[in-house]
Amino acid sequence: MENATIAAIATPIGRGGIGIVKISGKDAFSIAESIFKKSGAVTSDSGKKREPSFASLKSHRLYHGYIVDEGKGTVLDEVLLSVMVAPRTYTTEDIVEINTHSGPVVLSAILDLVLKKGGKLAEPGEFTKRAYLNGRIDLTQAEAVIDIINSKTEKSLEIAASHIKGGLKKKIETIRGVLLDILVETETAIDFCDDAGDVFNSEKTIEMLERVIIDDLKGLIEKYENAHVLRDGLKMVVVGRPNVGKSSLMNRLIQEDRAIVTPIPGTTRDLIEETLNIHGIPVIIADTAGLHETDDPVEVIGIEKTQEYISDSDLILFMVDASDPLTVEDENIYKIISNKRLILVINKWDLVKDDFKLDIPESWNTLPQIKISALYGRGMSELKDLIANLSIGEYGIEVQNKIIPNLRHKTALERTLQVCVSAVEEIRKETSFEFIAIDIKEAMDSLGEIIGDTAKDDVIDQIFSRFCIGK
Ligand SMILES: Nc1nc2c(ncn2[C@@H]2O[C@H](COP(=O)(O)OP(=O)(O)OP(=O)(O)O)[C@@H](O)[C@H]2O)c(=O)[nH]1
Ligand SMILES: [Mg+2]
Repeated sequence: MENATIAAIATPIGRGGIGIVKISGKDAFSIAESIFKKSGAVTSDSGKKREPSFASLKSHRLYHGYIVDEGKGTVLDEVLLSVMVAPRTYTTEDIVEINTHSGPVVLSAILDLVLKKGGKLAEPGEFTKRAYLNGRIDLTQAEAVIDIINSKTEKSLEIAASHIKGGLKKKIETIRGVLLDILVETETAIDFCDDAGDVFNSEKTIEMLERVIIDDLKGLIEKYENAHVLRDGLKMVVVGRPNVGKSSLMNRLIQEDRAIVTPIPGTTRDLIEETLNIHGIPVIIADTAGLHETDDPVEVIGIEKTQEYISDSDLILFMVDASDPLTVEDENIYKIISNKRLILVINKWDLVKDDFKLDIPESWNTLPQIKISALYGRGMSELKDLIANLSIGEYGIEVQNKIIPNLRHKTALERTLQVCVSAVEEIRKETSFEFIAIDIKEAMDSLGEIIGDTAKDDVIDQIFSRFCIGK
């Protein structure tokens, strides 16, 4: 039932000031009319007072009245109802929104009534899916809706907001436009193979592919690599041998006594996760059990968990103790984490002189390093700067261009890049125009997946399944 009229509670379930039941589809008005009694009456030509007809209500206005269950003869709530006439609506269909008082019972009762009158319960994301299927927004804008809802920092919100305005869509459409020009020339060359040289200028085409398209694609992919943590968050983990001060640092950064700190080595046994905002980057920080040889079964599990966590983290704070010479344990830990992005954090700097130099293996000298005192909160802002710098580099400062692809976009961009590079090779080798055309078409299709023109149903379903009900 593609064109069924759908309805859902659009606000979070709970008690609050206002709750909204949203109805979209061709029967939205007739369903609403059957349950809504507008307050006040109008005077008819004959001078008699009567209820106003629903059709006389103006679009994009709010009307005061009551939701009435006529079957039971009961009033469910006093409401404000808005009528939005297609196509200038979220879904491009007729929409009615009923602003009720917010309580789980009243909202469910009104929704039930709407469903009884012929509405179908909307699936998660179905309103936005209709906006996409009806052509009001593209897939990148639909994804931006979820990103806005899930934004963890103001910066991630800024990125999502620029996508919802169609920033990425425009960029993709521009690149596709250039590819289309190239495709037209290639196909003309196929048709006029005798005079192909007149219609197909190899040098110009290679120039367009390399200077315009390939550069743009690489730029977007690089943006993902460098700045996706602004949207997706950075997974960071504090690792080190027991008692170096990992939990103290975690507590400092989140400004809360979250993890237990004691002078006894092996205090932290489980993995503790918290989120914090470092210069606009949503950071998920994990404090871990100190890594060392142990027979304690609880610690062993903690250490195993730490090792798992390390493998899918984006950044590791590798902590050592300035007040104590390094041990084999420190060196063994380094071996486990050396292939990851690291910051060497030298803690307990308050216990040594300012000009103290900790003796570290030569191979560690290239690591970005920082001296701190977790106990006294020294070096915290420098540490935060370093974390931000390593994670997003220049993109942290540059907010002009907020178009940052997500993983799905990046995968499609990489495929596009690959076929464009191969198209350049084909042209250089003077292969047949048919092969070049195939590459260009494939590049256009990959880009089409990003905005949704050529996206497969399962991809679309998967995107909308991330939505909540009522959106
Ligand atoms: N002087 C000084 N002591 C510190 C500093 N950071 C932590 N400590 C002390 O070192 C001891 C261990 O700190 P924790 O934060 O529990 O260390 P940990 O690395 O989490 O230890 P485990 O959980 O056992 O692996 C505590 O007594 C802290 O007060 C620091 O910067 N300076
Ligand atoms: Mg600890």
